[in-house]
Amino acid sequence: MRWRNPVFVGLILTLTLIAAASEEAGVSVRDAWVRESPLGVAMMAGYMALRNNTSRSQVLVAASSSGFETVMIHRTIVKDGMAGMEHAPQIELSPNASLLFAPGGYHLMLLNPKRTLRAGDPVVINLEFRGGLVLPVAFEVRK
Ligand SMILES: [Cu+2]
Repeated sequence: MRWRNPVFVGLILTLTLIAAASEEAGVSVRDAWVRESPLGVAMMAGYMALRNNTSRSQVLVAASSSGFETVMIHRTIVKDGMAGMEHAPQIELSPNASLLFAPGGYHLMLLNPKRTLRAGDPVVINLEFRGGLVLPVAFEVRK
């Protein structure tokens, strides 16, 4: 069984520690998930609710993950009736405010997963903020 696998149990422990560390960093993340892609599609999208718990602006400047070859910050836009995506070089989180990454808006564009990710799998994505804060966030793959 999966739960008896020591590697998997170790990963769960790591994710719990990551969750505790995120709370202390001043920016918290809830409901972090990655949409499962059809077999053979090497592109996934990540969503989350970010919250800045500090009285200063926090600027998200990049994201990375050992689970993917490339991670980009994107925003879905509609131009002349056509939906497209644009790269968002940085996203400012206002003091004591929340920002949603959700289908149809901001998302993390995840390219070329290093292993097959199915619903229920965890994957860690690091959020990098201006000033050097790096927040490892545990995302869950969902249908
Ligand atoms: Cu995209």
